[in-house]
Amino acid sequence: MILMKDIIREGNELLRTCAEEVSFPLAPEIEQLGRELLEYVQNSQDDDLAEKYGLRPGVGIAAPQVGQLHRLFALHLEQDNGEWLSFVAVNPKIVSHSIELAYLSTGEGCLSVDRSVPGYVPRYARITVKFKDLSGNEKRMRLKGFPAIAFQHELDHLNGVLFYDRINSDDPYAEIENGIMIDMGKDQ
Ligand code: NB4
Ligand code: NI
Repeated sequence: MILMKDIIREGNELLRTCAEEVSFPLAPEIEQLGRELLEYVQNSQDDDLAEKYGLRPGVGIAAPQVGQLHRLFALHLEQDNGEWLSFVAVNPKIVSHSIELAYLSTGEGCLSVDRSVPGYVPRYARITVKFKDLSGNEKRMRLKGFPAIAFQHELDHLNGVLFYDRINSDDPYAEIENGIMIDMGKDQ
C-alpha cells in the first residue's frame, strides 16, 4: 500500500516533469500502480486507516506523486448529489471546456506540498473529459464544480504543474474574472 513516505514532495524534479502516455494492454505493474493509487485515496478517507498509517487525506493522487512518470491518476470523492466519483483515469484528456472559470473558496492543497499556499486557483468551471479505465475501456464524462476542479488538479500533475503555479502571486485572492466560487465550507 502507498504510505506518506512514498509520496514525493516539491523540490523533487519528477513533480516538474511531463509524464508519458501509457500503452495498452496495461503492463501488470501499471495496473497494480493504478489500483494502489485508488486504494490510497480510499484509505486516506477512512479515519481509522488514516490514523493507523498516518495518511494525509486526499480525494485524488497522481502517479508522478509516487515518482512514476506515467499518465494516470485516481479520484475518489463524493459529489453534491451524494453519488461517489471513484475511478482511475489512464491517459486522461480534456476534450472541451467552458470559458467560465471556477475556484475553491478554500484554495487548494497538495499531498506533495507540505505547506499552505493561500490563494484562489482558477480552473475551467465545466469540462468534458475522456480517459481509459484500467481495463482499457474508453470513458467520457462531463464534470463541473468540485469534481471538475479535482480532475484538473490531477491532470496538472501529469504535466508537471502544481496548484500554486495558477495563483495570482501579486494578489492571491484577487477576483477571478468570469469565475464562480465553489463553496467548500471550512478549510481543507
Ligand atoms: C487534491 C485536491 C486539492 C483540490 C479539497 C479537498 C483534500 C487533496 C489534493 C482539488 C483536488 C491531493 C492530489 C481533502 C478533502 C474532502 C472529503 C472526505 C472524508 C476526508 C476528505 C477531506 F482531503 N482536498 N486533500 N487534498 N493531491 N478535500 N477532503 N473528505 O485531495 O495533492 O494531487 O475524508
Ligand atoms: Ni496534488
